[in-house]
This record gives sequence, C-alpha cells and structure tokens, in this order.
Amino acid sequence: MKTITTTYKNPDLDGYGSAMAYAEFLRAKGKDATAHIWGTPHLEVQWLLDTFKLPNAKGQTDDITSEVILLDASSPEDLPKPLQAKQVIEIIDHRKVNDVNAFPNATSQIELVGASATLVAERFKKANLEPSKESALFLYGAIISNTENFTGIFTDRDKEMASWLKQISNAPDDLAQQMFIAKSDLSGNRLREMLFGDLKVIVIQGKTFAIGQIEIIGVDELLKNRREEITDIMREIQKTNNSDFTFVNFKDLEKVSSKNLCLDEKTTELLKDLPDLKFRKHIIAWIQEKLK
Ligand SMILES: [Mn+2]
Repeated sequence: MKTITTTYKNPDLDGYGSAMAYAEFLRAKGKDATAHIWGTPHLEVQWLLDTFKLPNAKGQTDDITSEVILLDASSPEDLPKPLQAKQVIEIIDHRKVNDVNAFPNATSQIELVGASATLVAERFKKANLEPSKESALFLYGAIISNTENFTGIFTDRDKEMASWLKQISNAPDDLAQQMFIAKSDLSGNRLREMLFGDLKVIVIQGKTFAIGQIEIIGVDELLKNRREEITDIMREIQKTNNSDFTFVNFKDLEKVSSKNLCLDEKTTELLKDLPDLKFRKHIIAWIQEKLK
C-alpha cells in the first residue's frame, strides 16, 4: 500500500518540511511513502530548497486510493482536493482548533508545541533513528520559522528538538536571519502572491472574514511605501471572497510586534478594542469570543 504524506495547499515550511521528513521516517520503517504538495509553497520554503539544494516534494496527485497522512493540518478543508477524508489514516498537528473527528479512519496526535516539525523530529528520536541531513534541515528550518526563532510560541520540546536537528543538519548559525530576510522580499508581484497565498477565510456567526497575514522584517517601510497597493489587493480579496470583514495582520519579525490594516470602517470598528495580540489565530479566537 502506498502512503502519501501531505499538508494544506500553499504550505509554509512547517507543513512542507514535516511532510517531507515524515515520508522519510515511514520509508525507514519499510513503508512506500512519498510527500505530495499542492499549490505554491511559501517563499521561505523555496528559499530553503534553493539555498541548500534540498529535494522537492512531488506535486499534486489524484490518487484517491492510497493512504494519506496529514501533517500540520487537521480539518477537512485543509485536505487538498481530490483526496478524501476517509483516506486519511493519521494526523500530526499542533493546533488547538482542529476537526479530527471528520476523519473516520485516522489516529491523531495533536499537541500544542511550536511546530509540527517538533512532533515529527520526536518520532525519529523515539525510534532511535537519525534523520538525513536534508530532513533535519527541513525540520530545523520549520521550527525556527514557526516559532519565529524562539520569539513567538514555543515549548521546551521545540528547543530540544531544534538543537538536536541543528547538529545533524549542520545548519548555519544565522539560518533564521537569512530565512527571514529572504521571506521579507515582497518586491513586485510577490506582495500580491503573499497576500492571496496566506489568506484565511473563515465564517464567524454567519459573517465572512478574509484575513491576510504578512510576516516580514520591515513592516513599517512596507506600509509606508506600498499602502495603496495593499489596499487595492485587499479590495480584490474582498470581492473574490465576498467577505464582510477584511483585514491584514502584519507581523514584524525583528520588532516582534504586529499591526492590523483594515479595509473599511466597519472592520476598524470591530477591531477597535483588540488587545495586543500578535498572531492571526489569536485574533480570530478573540473575534469568535467577541461575536458570541
Ligand atoms: Mn505549523
């Protein structure tokens, strides 16, 4: 039986790297496993692949008979089409809001660590297996990226796995810095691609929210120089998704601060008493609570 490891479409490094490394883990266990990725991965993924000449995942597939393992994702809407929920036999994720019950044949490991990559690394460690240099770099990069180099959300388990993986991968000491600079390059069309690529559309109390997210070094400069362009893209996002509320969360990776740019008065009004929440998922949770 073939096994597909995958994650949500247009993945970040945690999704991509976890799928790649877990396929390697399964192959070491004698399984016929391959990572398949849908859409366009985030810039940081492409940067890591190019800079370190890492192997690419396979592209999308219409194989609806193989077993599927879902990483860094745990809701049916995250499952790339045309894969079926019943194909999924295992889920490894680190988010609180999940929907594992929608997968009738899956076992799941959901633990609130900083990255799914940490959970995958721990699988290697527990099985006394050492990941290849390439997989170690995928997982290390994913932990660094997801925890914003240990300035965001993380646990001791993430720290422990990161130092183990850094040794194996022989990653440069300034990998985080290099990666953050690379993903901050939103020149030309990249800005639009980033806004559309990392868009969360969610319905809360019957209202559609379209929430973009930009995590870069240099938020102030970006807002100063390209504000109008960003507003135009937000208008386009609103039209495409027919969203009632539209805003973008800008997180500065150097200053460890965040700002929200709202498309209209109504959205500004809704967010006016938002406390200092840096992460999109926390902002969403706050809105869910507020509109209850
Ligand atoms: Mn993740």
